[in-house]
Amino acid sequence: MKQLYGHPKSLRPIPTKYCGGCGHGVIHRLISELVDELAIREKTIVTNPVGCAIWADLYLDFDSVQPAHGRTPAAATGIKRVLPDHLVICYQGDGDMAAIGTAEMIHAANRGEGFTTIFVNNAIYGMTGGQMAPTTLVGQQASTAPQGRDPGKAGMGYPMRVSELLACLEGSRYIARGAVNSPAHVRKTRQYLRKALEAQIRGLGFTLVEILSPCPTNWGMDPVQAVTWVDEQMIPVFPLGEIKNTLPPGSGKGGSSEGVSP
Ligand SMILES: Cc1ncc(C[n+]2csc(CCOP(=O)(O)OP(=O)(O)O)c2C)c(N)n1
Repeated sequence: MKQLYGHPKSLRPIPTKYCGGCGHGVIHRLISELVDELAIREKTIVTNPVGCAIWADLYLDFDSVQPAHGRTPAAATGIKRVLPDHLVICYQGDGDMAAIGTAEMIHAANRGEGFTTIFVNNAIYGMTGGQMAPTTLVGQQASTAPQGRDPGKAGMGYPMRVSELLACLEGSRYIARGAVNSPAHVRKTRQYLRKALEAQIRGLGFTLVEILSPCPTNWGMDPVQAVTWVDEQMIPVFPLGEIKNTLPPGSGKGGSSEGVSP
């Protein structure tokens, strides 16, 4: 009989601390399913961000390290260089990556480091109470922009499209943007993640998947409003799809999209 649903071995069966409607839990599940499918759990290391996903090591049942805020690409660089046969996943929020850690990530991508980054873009600083991030949309309210982000106001600027920035660099091989606000988007995101992880296992270079992720608590919405907001407001600014793919033809067909756990 074909199993259609099960609990991934790599995901600990404990209650989540994440807020209702938060996308981090869905993303943890996708990572766990794929690590199980690729049968590489004993050789997987995650560098956790500072941000809400600082909790990731509670849930993901493989090795992890907790670098300082924004410094996960530096830690992932060192780990991947020393343990090239390991699957190294650099997990970052948008504050972690697109603000305090921008330099780390740009240089890691430019050097073509061989780890995979999962960049969780929820358009705000979640853990610290909803401050404006570089990815905050124009007009979006934040605790530090109560009237909404206004590029005309000194210091506020425009939403930063980090994936497109990194795609300009010759060192990056595969960059895609997915979302976890609907089953269809989750399935597509899973395919991008699988392609990136398989490319890493084959030693093909720097790979990154950005994931648009709801943050109802800091957006001041209920979970249903938040998933709709991703479709209506975020995706027009951060379009979904493969942004760069210079992997050899035929690499990473994306695998199963059914979420079947071994
Ligand atoms: C050096 C340093 N500066 C600032 C902070 C405070 N801080 C903790 S989490 C965070 C922002 C996290 O936002 P993001 O990366 O978007 O992740 P999210 O919580 O939204 O998932 C900040 C500024 C810190 N812990 N360390």
